[in-house]
Amino acid sequence: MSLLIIVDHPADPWISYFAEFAPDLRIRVWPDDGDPEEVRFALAWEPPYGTLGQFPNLQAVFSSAAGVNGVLRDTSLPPHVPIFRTIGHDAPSLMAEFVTMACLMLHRGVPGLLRQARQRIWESNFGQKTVGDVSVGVLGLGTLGSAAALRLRSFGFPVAAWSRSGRPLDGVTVLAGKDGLVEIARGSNILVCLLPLTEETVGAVDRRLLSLLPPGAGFVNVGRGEHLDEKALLDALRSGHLSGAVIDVCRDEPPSPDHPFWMEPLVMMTGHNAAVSDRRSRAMRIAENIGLIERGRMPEGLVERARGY
Ligand code: NDP
Ligand code: OXD
Repeated sequence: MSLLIIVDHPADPWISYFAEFAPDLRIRVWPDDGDPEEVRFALAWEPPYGTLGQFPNLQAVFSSAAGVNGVLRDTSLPPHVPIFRTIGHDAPSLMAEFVTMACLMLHRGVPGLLRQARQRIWESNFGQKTVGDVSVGVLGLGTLGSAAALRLRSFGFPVAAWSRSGRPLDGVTVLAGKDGLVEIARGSNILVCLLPLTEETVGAVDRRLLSLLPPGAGFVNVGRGEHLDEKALLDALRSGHLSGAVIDVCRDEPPSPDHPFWMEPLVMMTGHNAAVSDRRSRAMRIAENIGLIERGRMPEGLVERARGY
């Protein structure tokens, strides 16, 4: 029984963790020239198109990440093969901490303070607010979005969130639908995008949505680069409508050296580091899930392919 690893980074750490947690599993690394019929499981990040369709006995694909858009892009995978996303035990806390940090930095005007410091300006900013006066809107209220929303709440930020179902969450105003999105934007001093990338959510943070944010608002993108109209964000920052942005994800990763975000003083780039979940714990979870499948049981994290997450 083989697990094929299809990732764009060195596979060695994965190999040693699987040796620890699933010693009977034969590990192969793409591209390889082994027998395609032997491959029963795959661990994938962004498989090249056509890869997943080459293994007739594939029983399940595990996304190495929480987001599965990169795996779903390879539509050569037959529809009966389930895809499972992998959330390390530490991911909700890591994301909650990062989003809280980003919101605090925007709330306290850190991009502007850093710009001031580069100009060697030392002066007090009057009119400072406390978190209770700063509303945060979180787009996406799933495993990571809920953790972030609850942590922001416990810090004192009023929080509203947008999801597909509008499922309630204690202490958070939850809205759904197009009108809900507009209402969230109008009321958010800081908007956080923590959506999965799907056909419905691509481009969700467009020029119009950014224009609905109150003057001086901030924006945090920890979802996917394709959620954001990057040019519209730059225009909103340069016109003074927005006061700053934390950009953890980009359309092209890594962005090219001449991407305007790198040099934009009001943009803080964080290199897709919001929640880099411990790889050993992800490998342990995948090994457990393979065990469950072998015993005819269904692991958590099944992706609904039709809805894209
Ligand atoms: P989940 O799949 O648990 O939750 C997704 C949320 O988005 C749900 O609340 C869902 O609504 C909502 N949603 C989906 N489609 C729509 C829609 N059309 N309209 C409104 N709401 C919608 O995802 P996670 O919280 O675990 O993760 C979210 C994303 O974060 C990942 O897909 C990934 O892209 C990104 N990520 C980024 C990382 C980083 O380091 N920057 C690390 C890990 C993940 P409902 O509740 O009704 O289903
Ligand atoms: C992601 C992850 O989906 O890092 O971005 O897990």
